[in-house]
Amino acid sequence: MTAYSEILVDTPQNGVQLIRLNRPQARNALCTALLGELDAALALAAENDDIRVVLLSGSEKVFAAGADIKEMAALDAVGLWKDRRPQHWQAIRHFPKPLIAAVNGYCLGGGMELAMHADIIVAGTDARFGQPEINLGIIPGAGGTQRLVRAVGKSLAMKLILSGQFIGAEEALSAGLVAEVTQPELTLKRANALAETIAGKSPIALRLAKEAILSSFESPLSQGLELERKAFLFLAASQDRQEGINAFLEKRTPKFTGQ
Ligand code: COO
Repeated sequence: MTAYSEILVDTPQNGVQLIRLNRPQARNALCTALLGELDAALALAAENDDIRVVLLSGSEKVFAAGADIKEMAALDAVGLWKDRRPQHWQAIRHFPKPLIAAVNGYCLGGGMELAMHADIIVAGTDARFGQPEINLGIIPGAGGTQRLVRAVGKSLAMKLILSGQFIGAEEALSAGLVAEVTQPELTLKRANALAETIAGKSPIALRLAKEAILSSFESPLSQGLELERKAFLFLAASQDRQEGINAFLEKRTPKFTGQ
């Protein structure tokens, strides 16, 4: 059993593993050790067939207040260059299974960048999203300038990153940053219900759907359509496709095995 101190990793239930950021004394600020533990936990989840979806949350009051400013203050350019954070962020970026973020309260800076690494964000009405790095004389350093503009468009991305202002959950929903907004006390419950629904689908279809969707950030339409086509054809060779079609024809619930 792996021991963690900066995160809490629950035993998988119904195909879903809950990982909670656990630095309440620092509003879940993302220190390098926390990112390292998250990297390690996701690596184990990627290899565990009992885990089909990972659900990532903070506390009931805060998702994450950003990178750990105190830790960052001690690092100069060479120190930042040597830091392992970029490798941990790459590992989170390449997690192959569906990753859902349940966000209550502050989701700022690196915390918002972490939420944007998730495939789906479910937010409580109390969620506050922002990239306030500019207040520190810096800019987002874990993909915020790239993912935010792709999520909400140039004008709002520029407003948030240049002004450091926050937006609430409803504005984040209308801007396309989050998929759903719930009452704060229901955020984790709703996100978990969504995660369990997704966990009931074919693991290989989920993996290829996530890969195809994310490829749209990386390639021209023609290349993305080609990737989608090849994934579609590959799935035609899967037992899960046969099971899904048979279940429909036999009017029963499919049992997908990931084969
Ligand atoms: C935060 C907040 C607005 C929360 O405000 P609160 O009033 O609820 O909490 P406090 O400001 O009192 O902070 C509590 C506690 O957490 C305090 O520690 P102590 O002084 O030892 O009691 C804070 O220093 C600590 N805390 C909060 N956020 C951080 C932190 N320690 C280290 N790092 C961070 N991020 O007050 C607030 O404004 N936080 C900073 C938000 C921010 O600017 N984030 C961007 C950081 S830079 C980045 O993410 C990427 C860089 C490349 C959330």
